[in-house]
Amino acid sequence: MSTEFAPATGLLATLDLLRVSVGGPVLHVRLNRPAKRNALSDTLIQQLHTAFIHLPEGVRAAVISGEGNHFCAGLDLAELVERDVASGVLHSRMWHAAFDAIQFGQVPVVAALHGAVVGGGLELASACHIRVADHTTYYGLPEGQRGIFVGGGGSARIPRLMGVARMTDLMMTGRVFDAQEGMQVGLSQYLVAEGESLAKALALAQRIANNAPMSNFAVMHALPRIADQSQTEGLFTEALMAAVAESTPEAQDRLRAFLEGRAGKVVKSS
Ligand code: 1HE
Repeated sequence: MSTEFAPATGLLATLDLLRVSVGGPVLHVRLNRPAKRNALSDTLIQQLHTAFIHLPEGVRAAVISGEGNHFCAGLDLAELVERDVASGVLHSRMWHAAFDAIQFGQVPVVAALHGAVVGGGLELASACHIRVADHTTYYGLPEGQRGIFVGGGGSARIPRLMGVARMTDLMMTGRVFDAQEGMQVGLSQYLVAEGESLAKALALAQRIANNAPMSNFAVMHALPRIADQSQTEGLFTEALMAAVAESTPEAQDRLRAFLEGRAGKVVKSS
């Protein structure tokens, strides 16, 4: 069963570097600068930020994909101007704000990857909650070769996926991981056939949208923070989050549905 997607209206329709559509509870945000391989200009970063802080009513999960042959070529190098230290910090903080609105926003976000996922493109992907790659996907951090450093949250997020040593290798040597390697090291959670990542990401987003919002909230907001805490603090945060989630009427309804045989069992996927 495939959901019909319709172009978003209102503010989201005015974002010219994105193509935003809505299908039931799922928002699809497509980076729409294929002539520049979806390079992240300041305007594109601001439009992403705007989209994720103005989700239409009823949206419960989102997908980010890229138009054309590549997910995203990273920072728009044509905009890399000489900045003084203060404006350099503020520029990086603008990226942080946009990607924080994705990672710690209102709804889970699935990235549908293909082709180049490089530099800031990998930083964007790593701000999403689930990454689905197809076999054309490859990952690189060419900042080392360009004489710069990551600035879109990559140093905080990417090592949490694949470790500091692997990120060091990509940045220092220019090594590129193919889709299979990316899957093995934890950059993607799913690897699908060429051209299938968007369909898979949309299907996962549909499933995620069926979860109780409080469960999704807990996974998005509590899980990564607990991972940053000491065990003592983490266990306390977990206990609080569990108590909040369990006390919602939706949790009570869902537990009752299972006990009365009205909810699905946990079975092996076919
Ligand atoms: C760009 C960019 C870009 C393409 N900024 N314009 N990112 C990089 O170092 C990656 C640079 N890009 C590439 O390595 C390649 O373009 C790709 C492998 C992604 C795609 O190759 P291809 O052969 O399909 O396309 P192309 O011919 O290289 O590029 C098509 C056009 O897009 C061309 O412009 P045109 O006007 O000549 O047609 C390219 O100049 C343009 N283009 N990528 C600007 N990135 C917060 S800090 C984050 C730091 C970083 O992200 S550093 C990594 C930057």
